[in-house]
Amino acid sequence: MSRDKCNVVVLISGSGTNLQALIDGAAAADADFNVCAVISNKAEAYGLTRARDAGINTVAVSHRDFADRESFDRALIEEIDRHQPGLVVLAGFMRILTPEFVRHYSGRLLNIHPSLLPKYQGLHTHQRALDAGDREHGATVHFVTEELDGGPAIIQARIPVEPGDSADTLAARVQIQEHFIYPMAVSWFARGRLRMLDDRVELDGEPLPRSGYTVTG
Ligand code: NHR
Ligand code: GAR
Repeated sequence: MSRDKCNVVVLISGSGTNLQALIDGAAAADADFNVCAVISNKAEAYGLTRARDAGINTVAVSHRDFADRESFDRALIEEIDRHQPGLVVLAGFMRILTPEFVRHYSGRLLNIHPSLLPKYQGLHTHQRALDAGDREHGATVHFVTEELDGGPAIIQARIPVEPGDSADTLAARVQIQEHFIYPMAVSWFARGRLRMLDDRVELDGEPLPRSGYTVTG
């Protein structure tokens, strides 16, 4: 029954392919989570159309309508908490969140970042991996803390960088992995298998390595 499922609110800014992977995961017969609302800071984000097509509540809260980050984040909290979610998920959400926001959802706020954290925190990760001549790249699901892209890792997917890769070809292969590991992490959380300790994550009561659970693509 859906009332027994973990209610998840997803925050997006763009195309929402990770959102789609979560919607598809939630549609599986044995799913233990439910996407109850999708919030975007951009009204034109295609992910809002994906959510509407799936019959999910959507709302756009533009950061441009607020004087500062604090008031934007308070408006976000108000919209999110209407749904009393067990988990809040950032899926290509592009606004840095205030310490107040992060504390409000501490231990129940996840992000997916397109790099092998702690490498390449911030933006333009695929180009930075290419410029550095890295032989491996990937994506990391982590708990969000006040430190940007610095929270403890849950799952990391690693893929080889191929000769001739551009930032776009690399991003496309990383995203295939993202769509696999994000629903997996959300499902672990929904089943009560994940816990954020100070700077580490426990899965089934056992500490994970610093880089999280590793998947190779
Ligand atoms: N907030 C906190 N406090 N901690 C994290 O770990 C966060 C976060 C908010 C978003 C996602 C993150 C990523 O995975 C994320 C993690 C946006 C920026 C950024 O510089 C950086 C990292 C991430 C998301 N945003 C600009 C800003 O001024 C705006 C850029 C834009 O609009 O295109 O907020 O990479
Ligand atoms: C994803 O690759 C995600 O890892 C990345 O943006 C893409 C969003 O795609 N996130 C960030 O860069 C966060 N700063 P999507 O909208 O299709 O899920």
